[in-house]
Amino acid sequence: MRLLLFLFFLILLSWQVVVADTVKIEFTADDSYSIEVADIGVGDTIEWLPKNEGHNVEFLAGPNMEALPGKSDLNVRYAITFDLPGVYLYQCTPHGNMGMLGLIVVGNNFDNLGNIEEVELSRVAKSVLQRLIRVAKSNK
Ligand SMILES: [Cu+2]
Repeated sequence: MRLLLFLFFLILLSWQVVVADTVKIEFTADDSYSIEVADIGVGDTIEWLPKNEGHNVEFLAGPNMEALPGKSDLNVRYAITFDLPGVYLYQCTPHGNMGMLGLIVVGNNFDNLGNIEEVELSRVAKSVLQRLIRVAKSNK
């Protein structure tokens, strides 16, 4: 019985390793992210690829405001694994005011959406954010 239980957990563990996904998002030539709204599972990874120069990733809000993922340097590959469910908002530091934003929804959890909507943004970025939120909700 113990052995069976052990085998069961082993299978469960390896299954989780297999299903953890990596989503690739590129910096594009028109100052945007190739995927603006990413719906991922808990434990999935997002990898940003510097396919176009002059961009980065800077987190503005997330489910744990005390421990947001760090800001990346310009023109580098960047990867983060998301273990905490919720909505994350990030921008490109040089182009955030122009609306170069991205939204990540981890585990289909919208509990902190209120915090996301309260982030101070330029007028253009604010309207981009509203559009991204609409897209995220329609993916629910
Ligand atoms: Cu940029």
